Amino acid sequence: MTIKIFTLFPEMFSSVFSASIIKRAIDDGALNIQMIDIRAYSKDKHACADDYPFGGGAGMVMLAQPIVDAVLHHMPESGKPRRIYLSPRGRRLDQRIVEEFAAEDELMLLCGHYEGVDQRAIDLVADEELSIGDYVLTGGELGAMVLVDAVARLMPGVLGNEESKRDESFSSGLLEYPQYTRPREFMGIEVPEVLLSGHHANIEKWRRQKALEVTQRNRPDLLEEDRSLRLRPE
Ligand code: 9D3
Repeated sequence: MTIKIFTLFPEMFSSVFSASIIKRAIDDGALNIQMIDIRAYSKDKHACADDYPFGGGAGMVMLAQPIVDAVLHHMPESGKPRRIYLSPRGRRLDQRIVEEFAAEDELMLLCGHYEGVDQRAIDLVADEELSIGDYVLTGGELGAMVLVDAVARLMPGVLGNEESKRDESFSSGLLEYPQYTRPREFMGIEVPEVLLSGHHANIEKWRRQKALEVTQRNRPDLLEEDRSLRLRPE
């Protein structure tokens, strides 16, 4: 999969994309990520890419021209990639949307900064707007990194263990049960006896019970009737 990221701050991405699972996906050829510096498409003599908002108001607005030129210059010869504008007013990202994106051949991600982007750029070169959650960031770059990370771990062969990405939590509709490893006792706290019993049916029952408890405590919304019907058909 190819992901083209349009940003005024390409240097923000280097540490995240050169670490861990994303790096492996890139090295294995499963992911091809390109950062495109919007400023390089400015026609201004000072490479200016933003200006004051018409109508007044706080902050700066990114110019339409460098964004539209950058995106159009990077459109593939064939196919029409989904072009996503990361924005606090977008549809909120969830695992279902991540799985949709993971099935695409190419994505284009537009990152805004400052107070936003001239609406005409959004109208001309974005197909959808996407938020990563209900809090305010300083720009779309962290949103793009979150999206790339979530998509990268779904690429074939990237996680190694194909089972671990069948996300118990989100595909069963429950949060994760507690996990333990060696030693059997740590600072006076014992591993629950049932996990040492080798009795697989009891272990399954215990895990399901713990998953229900943690979901009830942290995310009772996940246990609402319509969700449980949709996500836990058994
Ligand atoms: C005054 C209205 N502000 C919206 C709450 C303006 C504004 C603030 C911050 C516009 C853009 C931003 C920068 N945020 C993003 O670009 C962004 C974002 C976010 O802030 N929250 C969750 N997801 C995302 S994706 C991109």
